[in-house]
Formats: sequence, C-alpha cells, structure tokens
Amino acid sequence: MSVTQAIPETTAPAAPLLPILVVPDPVLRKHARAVTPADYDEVRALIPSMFATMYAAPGIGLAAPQVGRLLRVIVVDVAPDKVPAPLALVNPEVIAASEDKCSREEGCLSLPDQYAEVVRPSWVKVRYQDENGAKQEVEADGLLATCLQHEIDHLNGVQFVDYLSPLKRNILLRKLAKELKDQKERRGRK
Ligand code: K1U
Ligand code: ZN
Repeated sequence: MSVTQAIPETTAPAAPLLPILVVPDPVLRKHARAVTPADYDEVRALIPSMFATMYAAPGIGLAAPQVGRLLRVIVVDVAPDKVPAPLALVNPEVIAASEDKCSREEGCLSLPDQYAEVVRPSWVKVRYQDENGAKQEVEADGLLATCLQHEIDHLNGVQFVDYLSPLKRNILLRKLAKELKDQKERRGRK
C-alpha cells in the first residue's frame, strides 16, 4: 500500500529562484505570446518561482519576460511587508483606464537602482485568467494600478524609461551602464 504524505509547509521545497534579465538584454524588448490551455502546466510551475524571485529581489511585481519566459504572465504584490496580497495574472489586458493621470516614482528589477517619475492613468480595469484558466477582472488604483500597467508593458517589450524624455532616458541608461560596469570590475577583483 502506498501512503501519500502531505509535506509540512516548513519542509516543503521552496520554488527555485530565477535569474532576472537586465537591460539591454534583447529578450526584454520582445513581445510575449499569449498563454494557451497547453501551457498551463508550465505556467503553474512558473508562477511560484516568479513569486519567490520577486519577493527575494525584493520587488512588488515581475513579468515572465524578465526571467526569460516570453509568456503573458505577471505576478504582483504591492504590500509584501504587510499582509501579503499575491496576485498572478495570465494573459492580462487593460480593458478600461481613467482619463485622470497620476505621476509616481517607478523602479524596475531589470534596471537595478534606477528610478523615475512616470505619468500613467490613475485607475485601470484589467481582465485576466487565474492559474486555473478562469476568467477574472480586477480594478485598481494607487500603486497597484501603476504596478499592473508597468508589468503589462513588460509583456509588450516596453520599459518605464520609454515614457521619459530622450534626455532623462539617456542619463538613466548611462548611469545604469556605468554602475553595471563598476560592479563587474569589483567582482573581477575579488
Ligand atoms: O517589474 C519590475 O521590474 C518590478 C518593479 C515593479 C514596480 C515598481 C514601482 C512602480 C511600478 C512597478 C519593482 O518591484 S522595483 C522595486 C520596488 O519598487 C520595491 C521593492 C521593495 C519594496 C518596495 C518597492
Ligand atoms: Zn520592470
């Protein structure tokens, strides 16, 4: 007789962390494809690893292309320090947005330590599928609205720097390139 034993939460293997791609990796500029029913097994395995990678970074959102998977999957949790509110969205699309805009400082795990103010609709309604393929909708304002738009942009190869003036974008990208070069040199010396 075989007995299936539940693994206690404390000893359950953690989902593997995934390396996060950094600008100018060309994968970050590609369009991710829609998830089909045939992809769901892969997607259900990917989502826990995306959450683990996002929390470890730490971040409040992550899109599958940032971990090299060109599938339309994002995860968000804009209150990771308080009560966790993890949300995984498959094939998300903005189906309504307010005319009212707000400016908020954004960061990106693919542009480490770079921040800039970005203007976006202050409210959005997003249609998506959950990890079981069921259709869902979420309405968001505040940081969640910003984060959802930022992550959906990643699925279309768009980065927050694309909303900046060419001057601000170049300053930020040059600063990033210098910081990454310095970091590589420091690692080489060790
Ligand atoms: O997509 C990403 O690269 C994640 C990004 C999401 C995001 C941040 C801010 C505005 C819009 C979207 C990040 O999570 S950057 C890190 C960050 O903002 C953060 C990290 C820890 C605690 C709080 C915020
Ligand atoms: Zn980002």
